[in-house]
Amino acid sequence: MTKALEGVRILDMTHVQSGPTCTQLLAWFGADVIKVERPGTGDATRGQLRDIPDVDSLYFTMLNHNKRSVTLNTKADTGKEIFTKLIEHCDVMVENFAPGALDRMGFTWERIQEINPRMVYASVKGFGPGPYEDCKVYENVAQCTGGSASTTGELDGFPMVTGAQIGDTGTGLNLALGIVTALFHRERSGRGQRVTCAMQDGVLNLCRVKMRDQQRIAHGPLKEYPQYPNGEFGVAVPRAGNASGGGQPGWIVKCKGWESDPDAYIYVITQAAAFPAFAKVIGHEDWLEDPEWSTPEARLPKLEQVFDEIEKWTMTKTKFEVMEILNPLNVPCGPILSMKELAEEPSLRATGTVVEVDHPERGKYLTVGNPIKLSDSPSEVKRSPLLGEHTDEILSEIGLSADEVAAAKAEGAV
Ligand code: CAO
Repeated sequence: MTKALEGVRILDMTHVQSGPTCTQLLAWFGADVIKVERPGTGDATRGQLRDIPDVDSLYFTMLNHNKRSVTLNTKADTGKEIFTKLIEHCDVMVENFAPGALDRMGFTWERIQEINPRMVYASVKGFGPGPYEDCKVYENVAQCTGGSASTTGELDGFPMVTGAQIGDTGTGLNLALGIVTALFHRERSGRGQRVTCAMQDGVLNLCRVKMRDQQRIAHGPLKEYPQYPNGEFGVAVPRAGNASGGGQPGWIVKCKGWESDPDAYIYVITQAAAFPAFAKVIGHEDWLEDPEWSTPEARLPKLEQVFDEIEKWTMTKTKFEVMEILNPLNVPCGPILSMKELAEEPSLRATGTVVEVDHPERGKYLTVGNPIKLSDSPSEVKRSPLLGEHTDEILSEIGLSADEVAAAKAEGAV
């Protein structure tokens, strides 16, 4: 079975997280991803957050599966010559260096088009054109500048970042879509094009519903927010704790064992259609006949009381028992699953979402596989490359003789 992107060659100049998540996805779909790394050190994440001395970190291994690694000093003259050959050889170049880094090496977009007019050149930067375009950006900076931190957190607390890597991995996903779209366009136009994704834009896109609410504020209080009806609304969308972002009220409630288990909680949504069955199961059949409680509009100012009553019931059951009872009643709900529970979940192993990988230096470890499933191009997760593991074979593929490779190594270009 051929893979969806078989035959597509990616020149991968990415490092840290945002870029590598993009090229890892493309590699899972079958692209040949050639990761270019600085001789000696490689991607900085190889050495960051190490759990085993002198072994590539999980940070690196979990973001660089199915790739090949070539070491190359792209600032040295011989390195630049080899890099030019790699640009001729590949279909896509991906990078997420600080703004201007590739230009400073001498590889501007204009120069890349001269070398290979079919090249798709894709970049992640922290910001698009504007006052911050030259800034370096990491995940949490993007969360703060993209609207996520301002709208996340306790009602009266400070802004909060989320553990989900929406700035890095989120933008990597956007970039991957931009690349395959540009490749599709190239089929008709014959030309490559520039693909740029800003992390701020990516986070803001994921905060679209909050921009919706920003405009609703002008027309009255946001009635589904916990601030309604007793709290104050300011000029901007407030933080809303665990309130649902949609039109159906939801909240996190305690379950049996919450006193000792930090994850003994469940998210429940009081969707109108399922409310009668939900009310009955928690012992509040009385609400259904009472106009003070029977309609979503009547309950809206009393959501805190609604969830308090729900919690009295959920605290008598484990989160999995609640799930078992509420799901047949069509009540949308989901237990708070810890990383330990997710790592051990058999169904996630069965679908390849959680995968055990063997690595020659670290042994077996768990990773998150491809979240996108294609029926005719399933992903097989292969371990990340050691630094420079494929240097000789890649340089030979682009036409360098063994003597040329030896000479490049001797002068430190490789
Ligand atoms: N050979 C020679 N030089 C190389 C090289 C190679 N193979 N690979 C990289 N370099 C050089 C770069 O050209 C750059 O040199 P100059 O500063 O002289 O131009 C230098 O290495 C360092 O690159 P950098 O500035 O990108 O690295 P940093 O660690 O200082 O910054 C980061 C990291 C992520 C903040 C920055 O790259 C960035 O803002 N990237 C864009 C946004 C992004 O993707 N952020 C997500 C990061 S994941 O949380």
